[in-house]
Amino acid sequence: MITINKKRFKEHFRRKMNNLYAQTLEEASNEELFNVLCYVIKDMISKDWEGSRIYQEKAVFYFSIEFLLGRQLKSNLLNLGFEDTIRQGLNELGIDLDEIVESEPDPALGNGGLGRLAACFLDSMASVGISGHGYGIRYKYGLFEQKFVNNSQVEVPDNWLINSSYSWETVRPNRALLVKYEGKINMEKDDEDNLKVTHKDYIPVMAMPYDIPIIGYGNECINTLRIWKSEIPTRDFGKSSSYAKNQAASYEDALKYKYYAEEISQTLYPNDSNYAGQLLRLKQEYFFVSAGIQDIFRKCRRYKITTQDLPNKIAIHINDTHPALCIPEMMRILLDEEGLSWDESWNITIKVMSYTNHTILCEAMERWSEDIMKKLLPRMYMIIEEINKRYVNDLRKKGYSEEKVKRMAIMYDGEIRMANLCIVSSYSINGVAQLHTKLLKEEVLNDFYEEESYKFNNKTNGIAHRRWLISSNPELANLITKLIGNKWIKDTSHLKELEKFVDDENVLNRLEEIKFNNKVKLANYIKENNNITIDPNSIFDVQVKRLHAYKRQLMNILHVLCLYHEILDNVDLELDIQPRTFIFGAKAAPGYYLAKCIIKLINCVANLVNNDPRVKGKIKVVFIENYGVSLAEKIIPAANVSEQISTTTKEASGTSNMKFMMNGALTLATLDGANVEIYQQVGKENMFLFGLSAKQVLDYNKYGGYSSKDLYHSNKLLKRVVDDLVNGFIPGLGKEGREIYDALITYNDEYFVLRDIDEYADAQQRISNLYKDKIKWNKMSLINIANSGIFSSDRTINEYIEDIWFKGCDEDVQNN
Ligand code: DL6
Repeated sequence: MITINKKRFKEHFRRKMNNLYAQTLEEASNEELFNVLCYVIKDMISKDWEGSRIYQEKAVFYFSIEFLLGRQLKSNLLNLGFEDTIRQGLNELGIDLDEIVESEPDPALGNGGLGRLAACFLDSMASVGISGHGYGIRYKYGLFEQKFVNNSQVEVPDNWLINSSYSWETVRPNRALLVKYEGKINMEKDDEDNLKVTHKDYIPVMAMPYDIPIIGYGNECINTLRIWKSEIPTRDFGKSSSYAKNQAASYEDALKYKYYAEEISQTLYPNDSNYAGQLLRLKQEYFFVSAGIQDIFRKCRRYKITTQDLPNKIAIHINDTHPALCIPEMMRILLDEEGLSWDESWNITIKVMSYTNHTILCEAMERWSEDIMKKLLPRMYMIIEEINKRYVNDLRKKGYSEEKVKRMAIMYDGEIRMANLCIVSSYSINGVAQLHTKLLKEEVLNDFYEEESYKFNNKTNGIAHRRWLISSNPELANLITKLIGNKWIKDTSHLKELEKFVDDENVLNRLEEIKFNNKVKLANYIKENNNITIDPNSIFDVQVKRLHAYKRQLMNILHVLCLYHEILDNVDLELDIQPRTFIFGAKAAPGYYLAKCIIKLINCVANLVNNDPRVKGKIKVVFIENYGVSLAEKIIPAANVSEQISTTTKEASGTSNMKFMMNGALTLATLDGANVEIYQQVGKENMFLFGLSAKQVLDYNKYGGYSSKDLYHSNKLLKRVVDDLVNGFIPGLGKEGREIYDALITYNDEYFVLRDIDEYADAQQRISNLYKDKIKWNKMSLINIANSGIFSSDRTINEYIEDIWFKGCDEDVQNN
């Protein structure tokens, strides 16, 4: 049990400051204080961290190309139960813990939902107490820092590794591994007629592991996120490769080689829901996969786990297709290093691998050119080719049409389809919310579902409620504990008990007061950072997420323009409009031009509306720069309205919808992604629903019948705001307005913005009306909090454990 004693902590803290910096506490900067605190905590947990690395029952390895961790200090203190003692101890030393918290770098090693989910899962695996570890990449530059220059997004490199290190991590040079690229594969029979496979003339890259402790809540479980940095091999490793030796021949070549190696872990690809087709991306994917799988085998050898026993001892999870090479890499080791036959290797591999799909957007479905794979990763290519050959043969034997075989093949038309590889080679395939899984089964992956339905299952996403409620909204968390005790912290289903207070005016007033306090804090942040004054009495209507056409930030801002016109048209009538602050936060992928145009539009509309005295502050628009995890922790507790307005069928789950709900915001939503599950929890009377159904969207996509031009010509209000994009009404908006206009009108509005906007405006009107009735609003807010327990990632992880990882491959079902 890890315990803390205030007096000893203070001594330890002073000593550590002296050891690390040879200075007194008074001389230290906040960054140095943070580093010292971090090292003190690492000292305290080191015994337990070591202990947790011994494998008890089954170990889960979660491979993800992104882990969007966010700051760790507060959440670690909470999970360890140290916050109060450390706060007091530091206070006695004249140090403010909150200032230290703010000086921690925020590692943005992910783009959005997928990476953040991976981080929540790490937290929950440790908190429910399983041996569950992450493998990823230690990007030197995380997701770019966003700045607005003349209302447009400008990307600045995210240099998060100040002085090249991160205090939570521990580098382990003795566990570095070699990853091999390019070269030739040699196959020879040895004297005993066994096939011997050797990889010659490859380019070696060293994978250096950096371990970050993942601390469970209130238990002694400390797991590890191991992220790999790419380097040129050190001398010992270099000896194994002729390539490394030859590079010493010329200084220029040595520099080129250094660049080749280091480039791999240099930057995170800033694409969200878009397939990044660059060669470097494939190098990255193989890099962390190969290092991770080799690492697992090394651990298994150390713990004397036999290859046959692997499916009982380990589970490997493939988080979207980026780590799909786990499959051929595991096959490679079993075949080439362990000397197993193809069938033996295959039977082990498919019992170990499980896969999550996170999107149905076709532009996000990874496909690699066969030629690239063959040149860069020749052994991977051979193994995938063999898996494909056997699979296609099986399908043909079953008598399927060539059309169907083509659709299901892993390799087709010079390309390798990574999703097909995962489906064929995993025992479990899951979607991330009910509707998403249904669409996978019935539409996108229907051929595979018909073939092996037993593999498919749903695991609705969840969020780390300790970070998103307890740490970011302590006043609300304290109120909850005061009302229902603290069992909900371990088991969020207890939140339901809050429903007892739905008619208790004192509780409802307190809820409102807490929301108001959070709004004041956010208003202060916005004043300081955006120099915009906003009224905490106005409705805080928030849409924070990546900027993508399907998420429809465009619909939100067009509606703001409608409201603006309404105010100007009635300027003498003093319209009774409920004051609103529309808050946006979003990064666009640097190469996604339409998304960047929408950012510019929002900023230009914000300038127009906020500076027009006729508006009299009734509506304000704020676009908060550089949205990320730390900002989300400030914004979400202050929201009254959560905008979850994607085109139905397009958002696989969404997770910010759950964070907002848990913090008492009311959801304005289409029945898309996990909004469906929110609706199942609270009913339509406790949220604001609008928009096309999934069936309507699918029908439009299949059979046509939608014309945005017709709508535009038949609806005067709509025509007016769409014309604003190109008629100079919005100062500062230039060619970007034409780009958006074309997407809406010339290219027939792919995401049905104009089709849904009327219903959206009606829902917004209902919100304004309801907000006047504070009691009713607060009741709805309480009901949302009370029913949000199901969205804890502890629940999600327990489902993964029971239905996938610990259940493993159900052979009986498979054989039937
Ligand atoms: O499952 C996590 C998250 C979902 O909540 C979002 O709805 C979904 O858009 C996101 N998917 C991606 C796709 N990336 N790829 N490939 O980030 O996953």
